[in-house]
Amino acid sequence: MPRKQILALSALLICFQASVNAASITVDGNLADWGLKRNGNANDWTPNPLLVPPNQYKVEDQTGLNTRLFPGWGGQAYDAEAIYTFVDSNSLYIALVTGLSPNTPDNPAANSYGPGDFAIDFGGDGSFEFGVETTGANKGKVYQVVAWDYGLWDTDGEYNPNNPDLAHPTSIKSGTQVGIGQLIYTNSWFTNMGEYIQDKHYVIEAAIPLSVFDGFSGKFDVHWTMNCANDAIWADPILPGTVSEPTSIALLALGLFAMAAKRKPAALLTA
Ligand SMILES: [Ca+2]
Ligand SMILES: [Ca+2]
Ligand SMILES: [Ca+2]
Ligand SMILES: [Ca+2]
Repeated sequence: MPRKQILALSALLICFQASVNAASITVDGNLADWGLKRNGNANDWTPNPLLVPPNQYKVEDQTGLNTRLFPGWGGQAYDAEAIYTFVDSNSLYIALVTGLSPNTPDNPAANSYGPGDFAIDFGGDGSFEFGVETTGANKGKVYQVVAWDYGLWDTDGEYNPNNPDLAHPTSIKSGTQVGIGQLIYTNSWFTNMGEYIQDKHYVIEAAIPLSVFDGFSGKFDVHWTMNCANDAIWADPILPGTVSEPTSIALLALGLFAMAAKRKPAALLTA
């Protein structure tokens, strides 16, 4: 193939990559890039549909003091309000909005429970294979998880710390680190998101490299709750596993060559 043609094709591919990435997410704790708003309206919670399809997010905004969440109680201070997921060719992106401050201490004696970790279940079979730390020195690290901690509530939603619902893992208990992502849990709260305009919200925004999920593909659950599991929330993105990145680039290159050949057959013959 003539060198000029290779250079032209490379430039075209770089342009294509740039335009794809332009629609992507910046991990900065601001969720405007997800299409979310702070206008004091219920539809502030609705993301950009081109980024997040309806089945890849969940909104459960609650309000009040000591109101029932699910499966436990706690009100706005423990409200898991919304989770959004988005997968591109490189990363899994997660956005979570919660009333739980990242500085909430773990002190069960004082009825205080800190944030849990993201728990990821491939296959939707209730076994959470991966976890992402959301707080502390290991924030953003991804683990293949051997054991989880659990919350205070059983499968009937009754207070039963000795027989917790295993569908709501809280924090990573043990595991092997398989990679590291970017993760921000905002320290300062904001208001005016959704119809309960006085309620305080915090954000966790993360980008996890898909390479950490080597060997796993298909639909999976991304789950989050706090260490009491008073309010759990999850979404179900899909990780394509059959078409690898080099293959799609190769197919794209073939397609571009075909187009170029149709438009300018002479150009391909001259150097
Ligand atoms: Ca952002
Ligand atoms: Ca909720
Ligand atoms: Ca709320
Ligand atoms: Ca699983």
